[in-house]
Amino acid sequence: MNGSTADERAERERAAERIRARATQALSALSEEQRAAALQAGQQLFARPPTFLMGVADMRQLPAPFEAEAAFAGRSNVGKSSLINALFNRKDVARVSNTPGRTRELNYFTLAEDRLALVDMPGYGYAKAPKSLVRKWQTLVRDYLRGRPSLRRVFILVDSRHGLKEQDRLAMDLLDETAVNYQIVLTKADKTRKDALEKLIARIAAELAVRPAAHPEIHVTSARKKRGLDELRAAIASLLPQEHA
Ligand SMILES: Nc1nc2c(ncn2[C@@H]2O[C@H](COP(=O)(O)OP(=O)(O)OP(=O)(O)O)[C@@H](O)[C@H]2O)c(=O)[nH]1
Ligand SMILES: [Mg+2]
Repeated sequence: MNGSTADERAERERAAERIRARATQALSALSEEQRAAALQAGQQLFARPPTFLMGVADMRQLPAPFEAEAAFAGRSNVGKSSLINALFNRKDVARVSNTPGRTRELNYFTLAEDRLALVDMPGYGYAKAPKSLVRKWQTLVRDYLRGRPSLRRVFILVDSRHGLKEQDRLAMDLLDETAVNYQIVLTKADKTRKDALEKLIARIAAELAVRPAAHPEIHVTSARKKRGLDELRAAIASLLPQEHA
């Protein structure tokens, strides 16, 4: 943001405005009937396991654009791969590990006859790997987040025990600047007390309110307890163009 002119700022505002208009309404703002339809669309989308298309280690390998693409980003070990598995109600779609740095490429999964892609991303930030490799992933993550036109939404996964960290804020800054819609998903809610969770949600909501490309709704999930999955499936299904919804 530093040093940008008023014109540039105005253009960014307009871009973010367009993104907001395109972004779907929060589930909580829908009528009961619309909400039921959204949940059903989500269920249908995830009823069958996805196809693993490819792992991308370099921007030049990116596949042709999809009708919609959504990415799961977040610090290492927050539970990105686990949540993808939980959405499909399987254990073996994406690789999970106790060692941060399990996911090393942009792993492309396709759904709905290849109309929609879900991307399991390497974690940004700390990972138990050689520094040069970590730097390579960080560059890939950054280049992908700001340079993939068909990316409709980035789900930023945040460990509900730890809250937003510097790396998350840097990712949000980048997405605000490039007007890429993003949404916060809290993970491992089974490990957090209800009152702590409520306080965390209030704090994050206040931060999101002043961020132009942020979707206001915060999802609360637990892959372990299968919490919040229906709502997240619905949010992903809503990214497909309306005629398919
Ligand atoms: N308690 C609890 N643990 C979880 C949950 N989801 C994931 N975990 C654990 O968190 C650890 C990391 O999970 P992953 O899904 O591999 O995390 P990731 O974000 O994909 O990690 P990287 O690929 O390394 O960036 C594993 O030990 C999981 O079992 C959850 O909902 N509850
Ligand atoms: Mg992973």
